[in-house]
Amino acid sequence: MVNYTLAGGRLESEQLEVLSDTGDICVRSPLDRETAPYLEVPVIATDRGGLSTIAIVRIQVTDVNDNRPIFQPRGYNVTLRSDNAVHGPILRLVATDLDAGLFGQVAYRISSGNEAGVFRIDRNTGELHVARPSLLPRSPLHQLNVTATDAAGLKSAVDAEVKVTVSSSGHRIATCEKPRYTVTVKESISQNTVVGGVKDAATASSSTTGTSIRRAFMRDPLLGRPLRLLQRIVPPRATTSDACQEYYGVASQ
Ligand SMILES: [Ca+2]
Ligand SMILES: [Ca+2]
Repeated sequence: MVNYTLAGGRLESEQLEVLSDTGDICVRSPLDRETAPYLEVPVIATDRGGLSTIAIVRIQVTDVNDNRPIFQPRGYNVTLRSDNAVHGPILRLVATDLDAGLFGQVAYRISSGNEAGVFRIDRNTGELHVARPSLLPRSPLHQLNVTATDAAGLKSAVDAEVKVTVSSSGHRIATCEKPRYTVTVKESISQNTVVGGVKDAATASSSTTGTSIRRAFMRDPLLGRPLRLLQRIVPPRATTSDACQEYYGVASQ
């Protein structure tokens, strides 16, 4: 008669159990590949005389499509001039899906608000383009919903909302110097630390002190106030000044 016992850590003990008389290993609680892609547990076999041996059992958890794409951020705002030609993407939507492979591969689609075909979205990159610029001035505000779908057909539970405001000529629009900024910060960074800079293009071109993000400024392009990190999170890829503001609060000065 041999007795089997599990000698794993807390996670393994919570998720697995070994039947003491047979050595069969059973699952006790739901597994999640996205949290723990594998479990490795030592199993001790002890005979009646007290002699024992140990074997390591590795449980590899394979993926199922149990995550929907999630937009982050969910809301996007951009302002375009009615009298200016639009070249390239006007913003980039970002949705992430925690699953692996095709289960985590996201495609983008405009689900509503684009009846006249004014806009088009790159299904792979999420970049939004103006497809018919001549129709842009027909409305001062275009509101679109965008859906993200993984390659197995699971859709985002909540659409992204895009507001495109069309401004008349003569009204200066704040525009980020670059459409996209990447800021790397340590997770241990304290609150209210300046972590990077976003700059209005007009301000940048007239500046004599340089415009690099290395200046460690984070300026609100509309108000010119520095932005500081108010939450201990690393923002995902920000695409517009509005997106930036979802993750950076405007610090009062
Ligand atoms: Ca998925
Ligand atoms: Ca999964």
